[in-house]
Amino acid sequence: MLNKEGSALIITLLLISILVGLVVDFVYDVYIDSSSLSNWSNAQRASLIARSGQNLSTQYLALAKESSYTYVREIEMPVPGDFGTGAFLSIKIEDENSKFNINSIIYPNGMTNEKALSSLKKLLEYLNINPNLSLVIADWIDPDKEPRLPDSEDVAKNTFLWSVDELKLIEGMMDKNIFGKISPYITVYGNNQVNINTARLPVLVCLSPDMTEALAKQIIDYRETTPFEKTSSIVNVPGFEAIGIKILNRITVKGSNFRVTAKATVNEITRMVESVMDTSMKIHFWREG
Ligand SMILES: [Ca+2]
Repeated sequence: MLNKEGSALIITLLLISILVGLVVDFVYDVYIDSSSLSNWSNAQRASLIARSGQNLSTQYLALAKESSYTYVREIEMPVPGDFGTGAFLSIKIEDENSKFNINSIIYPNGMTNEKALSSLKKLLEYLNINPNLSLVIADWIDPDKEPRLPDSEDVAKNTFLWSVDELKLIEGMMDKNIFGKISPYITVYGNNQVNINTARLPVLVCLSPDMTEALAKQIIDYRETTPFEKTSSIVNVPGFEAIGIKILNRITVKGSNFRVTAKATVNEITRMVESVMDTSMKIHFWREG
């Protein structure tokens, strides 16, 4: 009997201690769950707000479509508006036509666009990057498997790039410093025409073999007071009477592809939606994170 009672007591104590343990675990789980639930809900709200930021940006793109020329290379702004407590939205819009389209070095039929390839070579040279990389990139994109340099076809993709980031797969471009030097000036989107209202110096320099840094600076000086309203106005820039006509088919005065980055923060949880859209609102790239 005593033994039985003794055992019963031990079992009861054991049960109590197990139950207490369970309750503590349970309370802890509930605490963890509700805080991750609140993070989850903040993240969901931030995602939705960032997506609506993309939506809002299409108004800017519609405006760009209607304009005969655009001269904003990059604009970043907080969006005024009430998105709820602790919620903020900011938008960055970037003219992809201010950059050199790296896919343009290969024609859609697989042939090499020698003019564009020499532009890429010139861009690399100007940025103090090994210009031979232009040949490796050409092999990476072109459909054939004939190497322009030893090993340059070994792991090639043999088709067009979907994103500038893919260049990091190419040996010689993997180096973060090299990629970081060239990435602000290149794109894989657009109509292969550079917007002379928004392109920066390295992109202007690589437009033609005849373009010097001094000439490219003339474009920048000129547009500071007079944005280009049409491409033919390039001949009004001092020094461009002849070369201006030669580059007419490589230039534009308005952006038609834009990178839109919408960043929303809700109670310190941030979500970002990045896209590349053209002015007919076709989406060429979309990334959420
Ligand atoms: Ca190839």
